[in-house]
Amino acid sequence: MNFEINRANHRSILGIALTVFIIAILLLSTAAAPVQAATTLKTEVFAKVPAPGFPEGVVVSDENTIYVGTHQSGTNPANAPSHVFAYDKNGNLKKDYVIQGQASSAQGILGMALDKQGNLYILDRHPSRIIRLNPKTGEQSTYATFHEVKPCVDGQPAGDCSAESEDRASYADDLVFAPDGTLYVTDIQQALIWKVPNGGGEAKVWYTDPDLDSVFGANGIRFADNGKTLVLAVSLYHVTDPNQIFSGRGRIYKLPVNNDGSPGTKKLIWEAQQDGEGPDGFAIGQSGNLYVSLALPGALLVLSPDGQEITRTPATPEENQQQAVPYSLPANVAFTGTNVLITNQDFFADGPNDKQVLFKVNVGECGKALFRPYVK
Ligand SMILES: [Ca+2]
Ligand SMILES: [Ca+2]
Repeated sequence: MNFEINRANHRSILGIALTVFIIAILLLSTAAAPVQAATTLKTEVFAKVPAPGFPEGVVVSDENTIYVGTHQSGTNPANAPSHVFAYDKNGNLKKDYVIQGQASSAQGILGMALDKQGNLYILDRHPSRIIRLNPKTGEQSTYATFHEVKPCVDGQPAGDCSAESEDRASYADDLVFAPDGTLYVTDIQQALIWKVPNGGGEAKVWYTDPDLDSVFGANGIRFADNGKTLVLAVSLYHVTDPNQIFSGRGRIYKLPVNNDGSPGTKKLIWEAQQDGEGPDGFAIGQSGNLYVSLALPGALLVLSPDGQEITRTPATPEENQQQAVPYSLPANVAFTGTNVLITNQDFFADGPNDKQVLFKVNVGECGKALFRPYVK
């Protein structure tokens, strides 16, 4: 009898312990992930991007206008000016801006940003510059310029030189505004981050580092916080031979901006675990989660603020190929409401095609607001 009672008690104690344990796990998992990404993120086509195709930059204005810029083919650059297409919030194309003053071949524009007045700041390949475009009037002007810098020589004071291992041309790729209107601009080939003061002009080398030395190096850049910590994607770490890009591995760093404006010490927060995994652009949610375009192999990667992988969609390259429109070299990411918009660049295609679209993925949270300072 006593034995039976003890066993019953034992069972109920076990039951209570188990329940407490399950509740504790549930509480812990909720606490550890304040904004859990939806378990199955769904990618939809938001809009098609017409010729010249190859969409890269994407920004969303206060008025819910979505601007998308066209880059170029990595294998067969076209000889046509770049365009900025403006879409409404339903993905209807409502305006088309043709970029002026580009070189006569291999035209392409990349990252874009908006100021308080609603002007667009657009990175141009040739010439290497920032174009300011007033979407209301269509007026365009050159706001800032970049130049080719030489590899730094031992003993030379830091300044106008690069930690690149061989002399490569300027190739500004992405940009972000600080609260005071300073622009930080990645150079994907020259292993550096440029700084452009409020008001524009000739860009200055702000940061150069051998860890950015690659033919496909410093790429997406955003602020993680109130303008003190940059997040920086390096697409393929230490790839100096363009034939080796499919064996390169990407990295993501945090890089503080010191109080005196100088760069602090960077910290690695994410590193690809497989060959050919390379991030391009990204956006940051209110939770601090990073929504990263994996250009290779083609996916939206969701990372926690400290760089732990939460999920990715599609989960595998095989699953990607089963989508109506597969991810193909996706580039930049921008929030609109609780959706992220992703440009599907398809960089290695020969020409404009049906894969070059703007994707939409509901990630269940809003984005961290980008700084849109008043610019002189
Ligand atoms: Ca150079
Ligand atoms: Ca990019």
